[in-house]
Amino acid sequence: MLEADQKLLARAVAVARNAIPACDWAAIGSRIAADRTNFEQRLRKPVHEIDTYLEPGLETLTRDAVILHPMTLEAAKVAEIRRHLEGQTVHKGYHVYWSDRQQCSLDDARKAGPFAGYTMDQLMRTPHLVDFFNHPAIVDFAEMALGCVPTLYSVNAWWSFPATTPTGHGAQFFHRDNDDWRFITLFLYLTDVDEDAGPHQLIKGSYTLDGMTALIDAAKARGEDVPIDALASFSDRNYFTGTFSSTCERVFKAETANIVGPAGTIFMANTVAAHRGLMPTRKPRLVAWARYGMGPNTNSADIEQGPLASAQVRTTLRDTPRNRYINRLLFEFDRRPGLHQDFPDGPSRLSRVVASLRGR
Ligand SMILES: O=C(O)CCC(=O)C(=O)O
Repeated sequence: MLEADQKLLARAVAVARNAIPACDWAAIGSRIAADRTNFEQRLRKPVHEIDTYLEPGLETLTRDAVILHPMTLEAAKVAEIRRHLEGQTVHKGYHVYWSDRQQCSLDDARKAGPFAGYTMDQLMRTPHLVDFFNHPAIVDFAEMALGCVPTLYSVNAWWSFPATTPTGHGAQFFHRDNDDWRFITLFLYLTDVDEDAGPHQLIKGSYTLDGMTALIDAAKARGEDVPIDALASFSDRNYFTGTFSSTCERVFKAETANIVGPAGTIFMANTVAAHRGLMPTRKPRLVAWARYGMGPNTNSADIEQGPLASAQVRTTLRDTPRNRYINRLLFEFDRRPGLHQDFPDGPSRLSRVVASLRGR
């Protein structure tokens, strides 16, 4: 298929998806997952190899849309990641799609605004991240949650600095994400996060129409004024301004998960649920995410750039059909800049071979 046709098809799918309320996407996701049974046979693990360490959390994720995992990233690795990132340039946004894409120093970004973010390319070259995002316990949990072999479609990391007014194209206001039919996000705190450092907040159970309706009905039964509509909150992309967020904040306090924890804390969320990163008031927060979904989508890394060569990526992952598939939007195992390695006497022999192939 022509690349232009692939792009048109992808856009058409995204347009069609956005015409369907987000509360109905998961059911379509189930059908898509079922349709992949044969295709995925060679990618799935034999049952005895599946890492079930995080599996008990599936029930909580299904009920609440968020699960704080009992697993953490070791302090030494967190420190190495931070050291590495602090030495990198940044863009002035929490995601490159919501930035001017210009690079500057971390200090300049801190002076200029509330966010400083890293590109997918920078993160793929950062120690430990890619291996951690491919940890079998995490990927196998994502597979259980999605019902299909996941595509790791986005990696991101950004600083949020203490501020006085929430912002971030909605990220600091309650909103829903709309990446894919089904997707799940792993968040990894890279700084200690307490109340003053902008914890992640998610309204438990708000990811289904039934759940959102029940939340609203219960609030009304308590005598609260709830000027928001459950279905509209899944179907109207313009809904996530002022009233929705301020109502969620005022009315659903008791149902809001407020995720605090030391650097290295990880949690996974179905961010179709209403959620936000609370604006930090006193301390900066550095957080990374990895997003697992069904394939390329409206928020996937391939929109930013093509896959890197595996030799450019800081990873110890083995070259297997499963690893290739999961990471295909981020890097490719056979896209090696190391062609020289295939020619034992080095570049001069290589250039002779190339010249002879060109008939010179
Ligand atoms: O900053 C956070 O904790 C949440 C980010 C967020 O809302 C988003 O990525 O959609």
